[in-house]
Amino acid sequence: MRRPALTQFLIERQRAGRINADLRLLIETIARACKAISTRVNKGPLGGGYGSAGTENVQGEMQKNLDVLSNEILLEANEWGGNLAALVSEEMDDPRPTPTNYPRGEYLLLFDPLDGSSNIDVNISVGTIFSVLRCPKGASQADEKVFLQPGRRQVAAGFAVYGPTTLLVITVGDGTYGFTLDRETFTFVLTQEKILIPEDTAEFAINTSNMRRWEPPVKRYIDECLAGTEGPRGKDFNMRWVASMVADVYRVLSRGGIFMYPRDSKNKEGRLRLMYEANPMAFIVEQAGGAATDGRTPILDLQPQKLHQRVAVVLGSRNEVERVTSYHA
Ligand code: AFP
Repeated sequence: MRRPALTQFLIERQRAGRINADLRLLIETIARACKAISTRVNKGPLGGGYGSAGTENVQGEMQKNLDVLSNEILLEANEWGGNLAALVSEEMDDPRPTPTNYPRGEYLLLFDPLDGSSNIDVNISVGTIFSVLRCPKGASQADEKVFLQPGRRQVAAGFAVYGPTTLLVITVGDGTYGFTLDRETFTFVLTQEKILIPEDTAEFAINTSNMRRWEPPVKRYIDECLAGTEGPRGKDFNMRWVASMVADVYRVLSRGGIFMYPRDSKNKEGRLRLMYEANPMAFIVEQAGGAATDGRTPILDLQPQKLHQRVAVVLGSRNEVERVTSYHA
């Protein structure tokens, strides 16, 4: 069976009226940038990407060389296409409107250029996450408020994983699809049609070193999992934690599971970024039949207050996410 490439997949979505030509081009441009980042990640210490860039991002985190490089690759790729009104990333202080020498498009792009970058130097999977919104008509593209839309309004989202293989997962609101980079033709090829996350699971992902700081509902859930067959759940659970959200969420999409980065007494709002990590992942997971909440409210229904806002995240197999959410009620 011949597998369609990303371009064919997107053209078919366009013919079906699901996306327009500008959105198709935008997703293709992002995918091309992800291929370039994948090549740089793959070079490892030979590519000059290892080590610290010696700078801090807007959130006070030390940037790696590859963080800076990946951000530049995505900026350069998306600046001139004519399909964006503005873009912003986790690594940038402020949004960047499309330069006036290029046409202004109707979309807004948000991205985390290199998620899990603390894993770069130790050769563990990292990735890129992106989210696409529409720029409200008549709004100033220079105003950061145009980005502050609930995740429910995303028109596309996706992420790449730079691991043993390079993968791209996307949704345009009609299911979640997975593509694998064919290194010989350098094209993304459809390998996972309409991904469906199993409703139940016996696998959880959480950084248990934070256990002493968790709120009671999260502590209760994990305690019950750890109690295994002797506890109230009556079954044994397994634990996985890559510390790259892209890799952990890809595993959840592949075989089910629950992924949590809850708020705690140190990270009072949570640790992950609403606009660059939680919203796109929640859209992808919901489109794959899973669920995503902040412990109380569906992530996609949250009204963002600021661009670099952090949030608690509970996502994955529907029945487990609902259980954790009910413990918070
Ligand atoms: P970095 O991109 O700063 O490495 O953060 C990765 C991340 O945002 C997310 O991908 C992981 O799930 C989470 O942080 C890991 O956090 P801990 O290091 O606290 O486990």
